[in-house]
Amino acid sequence: MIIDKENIASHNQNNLDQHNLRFDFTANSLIQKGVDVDTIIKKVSDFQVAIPSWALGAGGTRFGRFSYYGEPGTLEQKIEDVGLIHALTQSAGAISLHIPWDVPEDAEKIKSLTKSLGLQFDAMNSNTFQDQPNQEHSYKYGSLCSTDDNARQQAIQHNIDVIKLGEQLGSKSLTVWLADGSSFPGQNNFQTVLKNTQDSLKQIYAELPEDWKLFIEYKPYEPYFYSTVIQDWGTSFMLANECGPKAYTLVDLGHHLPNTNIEQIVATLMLKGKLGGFHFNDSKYGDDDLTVGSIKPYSLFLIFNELVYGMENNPQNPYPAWMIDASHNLKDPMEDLMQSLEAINSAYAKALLVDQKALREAQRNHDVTLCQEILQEAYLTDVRPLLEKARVLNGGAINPLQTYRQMDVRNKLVDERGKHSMATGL
Ligand code: AOS
Ligand code: ZN
Ligand code: ZN
Ligand code: ZN
Repeated sequence: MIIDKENIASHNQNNLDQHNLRFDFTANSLIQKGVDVDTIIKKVSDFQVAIPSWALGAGGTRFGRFSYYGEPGTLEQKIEDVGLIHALTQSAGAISLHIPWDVPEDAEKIKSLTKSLGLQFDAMNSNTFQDQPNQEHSYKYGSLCSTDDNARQQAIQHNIDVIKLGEQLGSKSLTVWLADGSSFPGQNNFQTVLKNTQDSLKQIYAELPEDWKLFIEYKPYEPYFYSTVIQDWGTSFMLANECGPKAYTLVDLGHHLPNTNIEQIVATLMLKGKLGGFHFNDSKYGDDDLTVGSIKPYSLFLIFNELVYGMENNPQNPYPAWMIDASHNLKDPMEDLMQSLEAINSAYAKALLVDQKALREAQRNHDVTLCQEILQEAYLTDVRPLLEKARVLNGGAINPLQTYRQMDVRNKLVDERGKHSMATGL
């Protein structure tokens, strides 16, 4: 293990005076305003975001892929990388596996490695968006939507196999994201592909264990550019309702056309008890999969404001599953993920600072100016010292990114794995 608690604690020593100074100032100012600072720190500590196994290697674009040194080549190494991120941040306590990229050779061994690093298994991700070597029927013209019964049955069976594997590992949910769609008008009969998708999802749902959830992800376009079968939250919501109470919509921040009001979608789904999962990333133009908070941090805050409201007021909605779904084409993936975690925790803490009572009152009085002031007051608070405190209390680093660099983690991984190792998957 490259990082252990003692090592993190000794690095924290150098930052402790600065941290205390900053924390005291922030905490005292908030306490004076009547904020329960301890509760906010506790909530931030409890907030755990899953890292997908495909995020630890360098991503790529359709034009090429530039590898990053010391990438994990095996499932064990991917889990170890998440363990490193979790040790430093204390906020990435889960890993989300992708099948078939991450089929474990020995499920028990993988389970105990994961447990030893303090990690849990988040949702299992099936893959019917590419053909695997030796696969009998192609997904070129669709998978769960396919008009080729053989391809469709094969895709259904794959999802059922993923559930079975997830059961062995102790996962409790399946995320289905489909590339299915068309690139040209007339290519698909919209009603046929939607109906096929619904029938397929119902067959998968029928195999779902009692305590499992099915998350249905939507996306307006890409990889196909004319239509996507599950194009938006409404389609996903409708399919989830058709399947039954264990099926939910999954919101991926990048899966919206520009300027969509995502916070309103979140509120609507939570009111209906159907927001099951969440994929964090940021986007400027489309499904850009950029670092969370790097482009639209205020939108992220507004989304968290609805999530916080929903978690407090919508018992009909289960606690959502959180995951980062970003791609790292230029940066060290682990550094990028730590930046994303910081942005997520920061938006969450700021949303927790919103004075809900005062906001409700201002809304009732139609004091539009005050409503905006209340949101801005929370958004403009520097919550970083609170996040630092949450980490320190759990044995994490005051400054995870700086500690990661000072410990020279990447070079140690290169020594261990070789300079030109290549991650599997996307
Ligand atoms: C694709 O655009 C989606 O965001 C998926 O959630 C994910 O990236 C994919 O399922 C990877 O397996
Ligand atoms: Zn071009
Ligand atoms: Zn996603
Ligand atoms: Zn995506």
